[in-house]
Amino acid sequence: MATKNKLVQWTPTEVKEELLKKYPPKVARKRAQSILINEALSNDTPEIQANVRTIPGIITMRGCTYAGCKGVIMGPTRDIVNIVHGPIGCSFYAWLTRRNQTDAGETGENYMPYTFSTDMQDSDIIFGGEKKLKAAVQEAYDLFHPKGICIFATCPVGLIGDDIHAVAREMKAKFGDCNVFAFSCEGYKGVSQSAGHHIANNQVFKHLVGTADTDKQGDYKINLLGEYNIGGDGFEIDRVFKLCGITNIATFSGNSTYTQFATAHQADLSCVMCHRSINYVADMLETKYGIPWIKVNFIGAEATAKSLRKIGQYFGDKALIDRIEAVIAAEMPAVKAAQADVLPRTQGKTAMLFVGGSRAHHYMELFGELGMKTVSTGYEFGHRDDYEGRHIIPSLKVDADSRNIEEIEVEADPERYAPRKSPDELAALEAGGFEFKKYEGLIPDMDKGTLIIDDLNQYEAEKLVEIIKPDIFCAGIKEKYSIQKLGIPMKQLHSYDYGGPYAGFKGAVNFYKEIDRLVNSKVWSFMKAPWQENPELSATYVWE
Ligand code: CFM
Repeated sequence: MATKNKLVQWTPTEVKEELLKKYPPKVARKRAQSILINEALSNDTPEIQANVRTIPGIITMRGCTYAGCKGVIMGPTRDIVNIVHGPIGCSFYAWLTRRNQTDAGETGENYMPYTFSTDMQDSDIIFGGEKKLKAAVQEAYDLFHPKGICIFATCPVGLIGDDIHAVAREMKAKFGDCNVFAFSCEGYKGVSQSAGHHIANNQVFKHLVGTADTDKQGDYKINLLGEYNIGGDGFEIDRVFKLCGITNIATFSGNSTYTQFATAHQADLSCVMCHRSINYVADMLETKYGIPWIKVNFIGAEATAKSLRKIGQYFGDKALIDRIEAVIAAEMPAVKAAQADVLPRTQGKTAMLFVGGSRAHHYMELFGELGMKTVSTGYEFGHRDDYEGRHIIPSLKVDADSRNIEEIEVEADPERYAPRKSPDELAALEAGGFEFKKYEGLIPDMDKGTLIIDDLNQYEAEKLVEIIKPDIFCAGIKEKYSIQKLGIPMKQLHSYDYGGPYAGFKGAVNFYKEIDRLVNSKVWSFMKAPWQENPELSATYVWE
């Protein structure tokens, strides 16, 4: 195929120049800092600009702060009523579009199919919407008697100054048996949805985590942080945990309940999946309750096995370690068989991944298992530590935007702080190569000369695809059809295109089959109608 040669013809520097060529000089200078040509430095990872405001006029792939708070973090919790204070569109377009699945459980208490909104009108903007909000909270309470009600601010609420926190406090005191709290997560509040994650997690930590001491039974108690049960990923991970005998106290926040958050302080280890959306909660759980944390990844069969072994090593119990090995041994044959089937067709193909704040990294594992090379990648809203590793956190610049997001001060809980491991035990684990609080980011896993691009936009995405012609492009719904119109198969890695799960062992098999189907479909060669390429008939008008 002629197009394949293009990868060889263009050097990474030329590709970068081409991406920037059409921009006005100021824009080009700024964007240049977010486009990194990866190079192997001897003792450092190269630096990339990230978590800065998108330049006005550029069609970004990012979402807003409200989306990160209401949709991403709080959306997957089924038994909290989430009321959006704002115009109806903010609610409607956040209504179950993320495919975070839930199991309504024995009680069936599940408010996710509903959308709750104050439906602000002109008069509310002019005269204030607090009364209307109070009435909405009261109505939800009377109808459902939920354990918790959360209130989300949309842009106009910040502009007119409704005090949603005062409303929450008043209603909470009035009800007595319902925890009401609010989020100042106006869409404009931060650079991206990442700010919304932080606002949501801070409030959950302040108002909910550790509020119930009902004893959680089970061995090897963990929390799974940053897993949102998209397409049933969390179901598959929980299936594997169960087989291993690991007790998952709380998932933040896929398939979660109010009580899971309330009892999360009883876990003995926090396992962080999506570093971007929640790493600070892992730190706060450690400071307040003494729970250590590790980074895990359940995307990819090998990564899943590795993460399970890490959990086994932490607890250090032979019975658990043996059981984990038995589970891996039982699950792997089906994975290997599926892999052997697709490999001859997928080996050597190329992928581009531009997703959120963690999947662009995690999914490299799965593509690696398919023998496919990730030629370009980047996050929509990752921070520098998600690219370069956590060691750079102390050197991160504090700017007006990051200052805008509250950093909460956490201290050891006077009664419930209990270090889960003694300093000697921790030292012994670390001496054996065990790593706590460690995340090296995406860059070290990318080959030299590959392009790593933060906050890729529509224009650059199309350019990149035209030049490099990958065998598959992975991003979200906004990119889906513009990329497919270029004749490249596009896989949504946010919503999974209605597929999934892709996590764990069963998920890996699903993914192998799906990618095989996509990269080997002939349909993409028919982007031009046959008669456009090889006209069989030609004719002239009689008068010619
Ligand atoms: Fe974490 Fe996510 Fe992601 Fe994210 Fe998201 Fe998502 Fe994502 Mo879409 S929490 S950063 S804000 S892994 S919704 S489940 S797929 S952009 S890469």
